[in-house]
This record gives sequence, structure tokens and C-alpha cells, in this order.
Amino acid sequence: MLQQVNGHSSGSDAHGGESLREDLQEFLSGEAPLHQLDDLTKVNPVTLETVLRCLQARYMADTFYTSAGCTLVALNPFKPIPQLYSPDLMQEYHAAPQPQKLKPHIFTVGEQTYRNVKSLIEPVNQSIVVSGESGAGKTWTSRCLMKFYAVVAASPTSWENHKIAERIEQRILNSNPVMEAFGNACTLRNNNSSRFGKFIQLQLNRAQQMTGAAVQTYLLEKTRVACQASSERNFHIFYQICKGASADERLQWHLPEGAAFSWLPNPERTLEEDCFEVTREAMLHLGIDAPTQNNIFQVRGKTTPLTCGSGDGQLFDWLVSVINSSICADPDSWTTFIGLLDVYGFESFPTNSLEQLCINYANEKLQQHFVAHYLRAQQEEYTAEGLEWSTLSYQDNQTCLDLIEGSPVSICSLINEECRLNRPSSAAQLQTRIESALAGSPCLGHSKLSREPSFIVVHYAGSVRYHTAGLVEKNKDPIPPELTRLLQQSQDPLLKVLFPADPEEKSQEEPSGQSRAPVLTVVSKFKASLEQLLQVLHSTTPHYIRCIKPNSQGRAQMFHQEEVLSQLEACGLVETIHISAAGFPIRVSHRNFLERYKLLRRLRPGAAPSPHGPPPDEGRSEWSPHSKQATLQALLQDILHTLPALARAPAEATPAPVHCGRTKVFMTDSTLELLERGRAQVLEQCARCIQGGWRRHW
Ligand code: AOV
Ligand code: MG
Repeated sequence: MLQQVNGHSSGSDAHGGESLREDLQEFLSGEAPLHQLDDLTKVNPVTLETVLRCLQARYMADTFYTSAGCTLVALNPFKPIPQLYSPDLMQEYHAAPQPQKLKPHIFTVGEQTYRNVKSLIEPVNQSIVVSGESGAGKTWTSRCLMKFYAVVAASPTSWENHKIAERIEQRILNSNPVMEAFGNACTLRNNNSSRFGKFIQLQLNRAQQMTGAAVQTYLLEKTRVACQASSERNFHIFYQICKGASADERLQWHLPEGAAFSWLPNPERTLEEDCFEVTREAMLHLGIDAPTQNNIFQVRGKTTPLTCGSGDGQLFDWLVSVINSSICADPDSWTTFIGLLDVYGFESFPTNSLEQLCINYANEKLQQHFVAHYLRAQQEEYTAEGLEWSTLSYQDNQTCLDLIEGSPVSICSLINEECRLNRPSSAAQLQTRIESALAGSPCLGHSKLSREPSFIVVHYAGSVRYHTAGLVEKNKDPIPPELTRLLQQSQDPLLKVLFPADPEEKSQEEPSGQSRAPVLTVVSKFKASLEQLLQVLHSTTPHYIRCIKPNSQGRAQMFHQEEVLSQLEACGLVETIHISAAGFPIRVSHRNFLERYKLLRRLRPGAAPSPHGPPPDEGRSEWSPHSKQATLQALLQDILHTLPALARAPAEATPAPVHCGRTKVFMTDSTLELLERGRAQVLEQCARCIQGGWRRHW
């Protein structure tokens, strides 16, 4: 396990459990100090220790973005830095001949996607997957990117719609405060936590101007309306209404005097998100007029049966559809899109239920997509260097996905089956069914020690125990028929829209034991929307932004290594480190390689330290580019011939190959270790020679 990694620390790595010596670290990483390394793939070797050390050095130097191959790592600064997101900086990245040569930034990713989508030769839709744990900065990042596109892809004309003339990009930006008011809440981990996943497709015309957008949301946490963990709050909108309604509105919406509702927890905390005016203004701009708003707030304000979770879900879905009809472009008016996915990261709590299963299932899917893309990118680098790819074999997370969603039997199918059969079944029975039907899966852990019925899934980011109590009920997500009927009888036009008569509803009321039409469960709906999302992502060029929370207190200038490490694991960055390690994690420029190891030629049989000076080419201080490849090959061969002699055990005698690429030497950890051992031997011999009075000959 990794311990302190700052400076004189100790921690395990690929080199025998000791930290890298400073000179070796410097050699592997080039000359740059760690905080100046813009790209984690240049941290050499790519190990957890070096990656963490680099991120920490950068964070402490107020540098929050770092590239990691095809991924951008974004550390949450936890302090406002307006100049980092200014329109001037957006223009700088937009105007740069090569934005990737500027400092890593979300605008680099924004500009890159914008240019890719613009390519006249082959315009390809783009997507940006923003992930990370709660409070890491996903929504912030997505919002900043939307602002970036609103600047660089601004439409030239304003729209006349809903009696408000304004630019479409402004309307798209207005969707954020509305969705956040109704779908975000203050939690223990984030004051403005999104309680839903979101994919927004920014639609561009041939002239690269934004003509519209489409939003898809996933899994709103509806149960929050009825119950919240202590110290957490309900959705922002309730507090906004309570704190922001005028005296007339209070009367009309049947709100009690004073700010608080007895059922609304923790109203005493005022957050910047509590601004009712911002929400109303944004709704107005989206075409939700004052009478409709009145209707919504009346429905939200009255302590009404709509405060049950299901009603909230209907209202949220309806709002999203209204937003879509307000911002979605005419299909003929756009040709390409940039998709932004703000999705909840991997979750593992003391008690995990259907929500976590769905979230972690989505993360497994996205991880598989990411790994496939990363492997492709690695392959491209190897090919560009003229290396064979066949040396790298890597097992992705398909086994875990088979356990969750595979056919004919999987966790999803078994939970759905229980809903379909609609039979009384205990949590313990569900555990037994899952564990016996899926016993053969290596990704199903052993849950024997648990007092409560549960099963364990070994995810790529760690094992998670899911409790089976209530799983089937949650999966059915029923709106009690009596409640639906009651709401349908309401004179309120909004309630009539939210609860239309549904003929399919009847089939769920039939007595158990009869065959019935497939029930649309939470899991089956989620699976379908996830598959749709993946299809869209597959049709695009993906980009990844991994948001990292440097500490859980939300404090600036504080970097907790253990917390960051577990996030690197959960967001798959550790996996990419392993992928790199499965191939050739050590990549060193030709020049650096030779400068460090040319003295190994002294270890060739018969090449004992000579009193007559160094071999001819060793004395050269300048590297001649003309003879570069040939000299390099010859020297490399010489050096490599010394390796078997350095091996201490037979297994080491045939070290993994060293590949000489076009610009770099690629090798494995074990080869590096042998080379270092050889170097140490030569240096020791030299020291002995000097001590032995050979100094004048040397
Ligand atoms: P999340 O979307 O990843 O959590 P947010 O984007 O809401 O997290 O970020 C949490 C908070 O961190 C924000 O409200 C800001 O105060 C701060 N923050 C994030 N990024 C930055 C930044 N680049 N600069 C300054 N402050 C920042 V959740 O929605 O809970 O998973 O469900
Ligand atoms: Mg969020």
C-alpha cells in the first residue's frame, strides 16, 4: 500500500518495494520538475506513486489540469479562480494554432472536440465523458464547457420565440439552473449535488454554430423528496420557494408564514443555490411562462400527494421534455454534435441498493468503453514508434458486465424476474437465488460474513456489497394506483399532464401468479437508456475528463493522498496505469537511454575497466544525428548483451525485450531493474579503480 510519497517517502513500486532514487526519477521523467510535467504519461515509470506525486506537486503549485494520454485529470481547486475560466482565456485556446501545446485545460478538450467536429475531410461527432465522485467538479466542468461552446460556437442570429428574443446558446445555458433547482440537493458530500445523470447533445450546423441542444437525464433520486439522510436537504427548489415567494404567492400557494416547512430538513443553511429568482428567470427564458410556473410552484409548495417521490419524477421528466422542446433544434438545422456526459461516479457506501447497482453498472459500461479507447490510443503510439502491438494482452471488465447484465441469467435478469412473477419473496431468498444461479462468476464475491442479506460484486474499482432488502420493490417503482387515480381527478392542468390515464397500468394490478406483459422496471428502463447512450458514444470520438476531489473537506490547498488514490482507482486511471504496465511502461528517449547506460558496455565479457580510457564513442559529448539510428542500434545491442550476466535468478536471465522505437526506447520494469543493477556495478568498479590508484589511467 502506498504511504507518504512526498520526497523522502517510502512506498511500493515496481522496483523491489523501494521508492525510486531521485536521480533515476529525474532520468525517467526528463529534466522537468514534477509539477511542470503536463502529461502523466511522461511520468516515468507510470506507477501509482509517481502519478500521485506529480498530481500533488501540481496541485500545490495551483495547477489543476493535467493530461493523461487521452484523458484530462481535473483537480477541484475548491476556490474561485475567475481568470482560469475567463472569456479571454477561452478565446486564447480557440485561437491557438495548436491548443494542445498550451497548458492542459478543459478548454483544450473543448477546442479539440470543436475542431474535430469541424474537420471538412471527415467530421465526426464528439463526446466528452466527465466523471468523478460526488463533489469532484463534474457539473462545474460541464457548465464551463457549455459556456466555452456558447462563446466559440455562438449563433449569429437571435431567436424570436416565446415572446423572448435571445440567442439559442443563452437558452441552452439557462437549462442548467432550472435542472439544478429541481434535480440538485445539498448532501454531505456536495452542497450542490446533482441527483441525476445527464447527457447533453450540443447541435452544430455546417458553419459550426450552435443551433440547439437535446438533454437526456438518468435515474433521478426520487426518494429524496420523501426522506433525506440527516444533515442533508431536499431538492433546492423547495427551499427556493420557501425563501423566495412573495406574500401574495404564499397565500396563493398555501404556504405557511416564515421560511421553514416542518418537513423540509435543514432550512437554516442558506446556500447560493437558494436563489428563486434565478430559477424563475431561467424558466421564463426557456418558455415556461408565469401561469405555468405558478402551477408548478403551487404543486411543489402545497405539503400535496405530489411530494411523494414518484410525483417528483413525473414533474422532473416533464420539465426536461419542456426544456428539450425549447432548446432542441430542427433536425434539418444541424449536422454534427458534441455530447457532454455528466454522470455519477462509482459509489460504494456502507449500505448499497438498487441506485448504486445501476450507477456502478453504468460505470462498468463506461469503463469498458474507456479501456477499449485507451488500448486503441496505446496501440497507435506503439505503431507510430514502429513497435509490434501483439506483446500487450489485456483483460477488460466483460466478466463483471456478464454478471450484471448478461444472458440468459444475470443479476438484472434475476431481479426483473422477481418483479415479473410478483411473488412474495424475502431478501434472504433473493440473495440465495442470485448466489446459486451465478455461483460460477469470478466477479461474484462471498457474502457469508454479512448479517443482512446481500451479495457482493467485484467491480473494476473495488468490491461492493449490495443489500437485497427492498431491491425488488424499488425495481418496480410503483405509483400506488389509488394515488394515480386521485391525481387524475385533479382539476390542476399540470397534474393532468403529469398523470395521464395509462392503459398499461392495469396489467400491474392483476393478481399474482398470472402471466402478464413485461413490466417496465427501473433496471430494464435504465439498461435500455444506457445501451442507447453507449451506442451514441460509440458513434463519436470520445474524450475523457476525470474530476478528482483532493480532499473531502472541500478545502483549498489540501491534498489527501489516500483519498486521491482511491479516486484514481475508481475512475479507471489506475487501470490505464496497469495497461501501460502490461506493455512497456518505461519509455525513454534514445539520447537519455544511451547517456545513462552506455557505461554498461564495460560489462561485456573482456571489457573490464580499462586503464587506457573509455571506448571511442563513449567519450563523445555530442550526439550525432547523422549516425543516430545505426549507432543507437549497435550500442543498444552491446548493452543488452550484458543483461543475462546481471541476472541473479534463472528467471531473470531472459529479461523481457527492449524495443527500440523511432524516438524512444521501450522496456519493462524488470529490464530497467537489470540495467540499473549493471550501472551500479560499473560505478562500483570505477570507484574501486579510483581507490586502487588507477586514477591517472582513467
Ligand atoms: P459534482 O458534480 O462532481 O458532484 P460539482 O461540479 O457540483 O461536483 O462541484 C462541487 C463544488 O466544487 C462546486 O460547487 C464548486 O464549489 C467546487 N468546484 C468544482 N470545480 C471547481 C473549479 N474548477 N473551480 C472552483 N470551484 C470548483 V455530484 O453532482 O455531488 O457527483 O452528484
Ligand atoms: Mg454534479
